[in-house]
Amino acid sequence: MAGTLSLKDCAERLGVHYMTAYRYVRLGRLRATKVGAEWRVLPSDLETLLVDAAIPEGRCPVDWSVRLEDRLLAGDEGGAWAVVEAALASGLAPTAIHVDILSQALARIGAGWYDGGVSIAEEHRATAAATKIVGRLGMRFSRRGRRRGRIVIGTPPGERHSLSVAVVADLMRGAGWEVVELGVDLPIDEFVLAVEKSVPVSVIAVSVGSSENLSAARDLITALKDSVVGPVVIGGSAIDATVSASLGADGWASDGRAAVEAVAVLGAR
Ligand code: B12
Repeated sequence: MAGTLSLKDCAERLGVHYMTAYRYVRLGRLRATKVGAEWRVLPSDLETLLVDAAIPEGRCPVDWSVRLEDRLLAGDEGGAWAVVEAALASGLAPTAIHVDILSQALARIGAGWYDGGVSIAEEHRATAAATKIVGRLGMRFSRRGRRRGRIVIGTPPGERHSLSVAVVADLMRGAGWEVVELGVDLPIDEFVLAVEKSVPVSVIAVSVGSSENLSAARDLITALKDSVVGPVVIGGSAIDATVSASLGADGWASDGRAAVEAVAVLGAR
């Protein structure tokens, strides 16, 4: 069937073993059609699994996120990666690792820092270990073939939450976009120039983790709107719907899965 994918292709894109992809088909999680001796999958059905591969409420026998948090706080990079590998082997998609496991573990570590239960050094050590995990998982999101369009992602000046940018960039790559990743803390004129050099751009994504950078985010969005044609989507710990609207963004999303949906809508305009 032209335009369809083999189970081997699906396994590669999901970052799981072939037998795990086969198990998804048997369990009905991945829709597939048997053609002769081979299973064929529509790219849109694979996309659905990639995007929706959240952990079903109450059906996760192991709390991978708590295990990961424990290893991150111990600064145990090897142990943290072993937790991620085990979670992948249990059938979780890389998207779920980022959105449901790693981000949640870091959010609890951040809350611990805020409450005083986690020291600054422990938080930094955990972040260093998390950075290695994001690096190792990155390749699981790279896609071959034609892209849906181009996204430029970065932050306002002053912003240092680079893990958020890296994770969201990976999720967008995984959803089939070409992503120009500008990292963090870029001067506004450099950000605008980079977008202009990347034209045609489907969506510009801005991540803001700290509320102290909201005024710079407003200046960045104003500059982007003055110079570049393209919708701006915004997200990160410092952003909610009200803040997003007050900054002049065209859309916002609360987590990585919603971010992928938001760029699909904005990028299709
Ligand atoms: C790690 C961390 C740091 C590290 C960052 C290192 C690095 N290289 O990334 C360091 C130590 C540098 C740091 C510094 C600070 N941090 Co900090 N940090 C965190 C922590 C623990 C994890 C952040 C992270 O990487 N999460 C993983 C990512 C993937 O998750 P995420 O950011 O939530 O992103 C998800 C969504 O928000 C969304 N998303 C993110 N970006 C985008 C972009 C778009 C376009 C879209 C649509 C969606 C989207 O999708 C992601 C995936 O689901 C958070 C805790 C938390 N709740 O997140 C605090 C947190 C973000 N930090 C906080 C604070 C206050 C600070 C500091 C001001 C502390 C200080 N006094 O110095 C500084 C500010 C630095 C700066 N100028 O930017 C607060 C922010 C509160 C606020 N609203 O302002 C938090 C929430 C901690 C807390 N509970 O109070 N931090």
